[in-house]
Amino acid sequence: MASLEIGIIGLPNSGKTTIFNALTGAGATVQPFAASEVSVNTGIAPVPDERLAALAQVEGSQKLVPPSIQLVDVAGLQRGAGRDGGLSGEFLQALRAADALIHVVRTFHDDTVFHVDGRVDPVADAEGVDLELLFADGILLAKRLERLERAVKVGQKEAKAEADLLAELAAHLDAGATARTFPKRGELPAEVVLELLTLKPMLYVANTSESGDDELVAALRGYAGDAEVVAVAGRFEAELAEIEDPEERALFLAEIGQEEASAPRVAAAAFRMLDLITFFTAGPKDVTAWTVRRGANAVEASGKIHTDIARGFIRAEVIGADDLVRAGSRAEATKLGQLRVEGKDYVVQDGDVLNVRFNV
Ligand SMILES: Nc1nc2c(ncn2[C@@H]2O[C@H](COP(=O)(O)OP(=O)(O)OP(=O)(O)O)[C@@H](O)[C@H]2O)c(=O)[nH]1
Ligand SMILES: [Mg+2]
Repeated sequence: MASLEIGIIGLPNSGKTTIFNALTGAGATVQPFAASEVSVNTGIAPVPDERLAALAQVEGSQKLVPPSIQLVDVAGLQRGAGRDGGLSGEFLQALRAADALIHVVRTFHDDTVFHVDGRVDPVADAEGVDLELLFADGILLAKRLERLERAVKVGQKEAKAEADLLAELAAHLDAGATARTFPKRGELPAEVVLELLTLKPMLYVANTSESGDDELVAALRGYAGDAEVVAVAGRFEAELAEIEDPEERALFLAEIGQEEASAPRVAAAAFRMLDLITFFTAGPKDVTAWTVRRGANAVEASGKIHTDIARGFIRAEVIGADDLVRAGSRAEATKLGQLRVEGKDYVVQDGDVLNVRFNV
């Protein structure tokens, strides 16, 4: 499994690159004006996991390696761009390659930052961008349907079932609903699943002023319905991401009355959206969090650590992180009978600490 990617979308100047920087600490250049060309920043955002520090304490580990997600920051989406032939190919390609989307919506007030409509209205902005995604999916479906209908005409009967299904989905999208809510989404062919933008899991980030913009955030939550909304004072947290000293960070946060940064909550929410699980390897040198899809077996998980370990896999010693932390040491956990020996087919569980035995 290639590493999973999350695309950041939103209107020009909504603060996508700023949020990207707050999440990754990458310090990418932010543009003061709407940029028209497609430029892409990619970076890694750590995902907070409190089991990491607890395990490090048990094992006396020197280094902590948290789980992470890969972010792709694309240029701003122009309203109307999804119609007439569609969003630019490069832009769509960047979005379609993403496994999930973070939709950045501006709630911050700042007269020096240009807004395409000259006002701050997060619900209208979010709706506008969501509509573009719907249009893009509509165009995709129309093209595919055309091909399928031609195939049906020349007698390819097997095309009929897919054409019917896609026509049903097209009607669903026309009514303004996303592919995520299409009751038969489980039956869609893989190529279509990969390309549909409104099928991707999505969460909203309200990019707020330092005051928090509570009313506007509440309005956005109302619009978002079941989708998660995380509020982040983007510019503030992008600056915060560059401060390493913990005391200095705490002082900086206290200035806006916050105890901790909000950006990590975005990373955590995005991680949950992808339905991934975390397992650990832990020793005196380091404790490392690894990411696999839910349902992965012990061999697949070993392959995350090293392909040689997967190839030479013999067995894995497994203990849940919480059990290990509670027991206080591996020796104690062994005495309690909590350390299990598992084979190749073992389905790895979230929080497992693995010690893989392998042939070289
Ligand atoms: N006051 C304030 N300004 C912000 C905030 N977030 C971003 N900005 C400013 O808004 C402008 C645009 O921010 P970017 O992060 O470049 O926005 P973007 O969505 O990446 O823009 P494009 O890539 O051009 O689509 C910059 O001048 C930022 O400093 C914020 O939370 N508060
Ligand atoms: Mg940008």
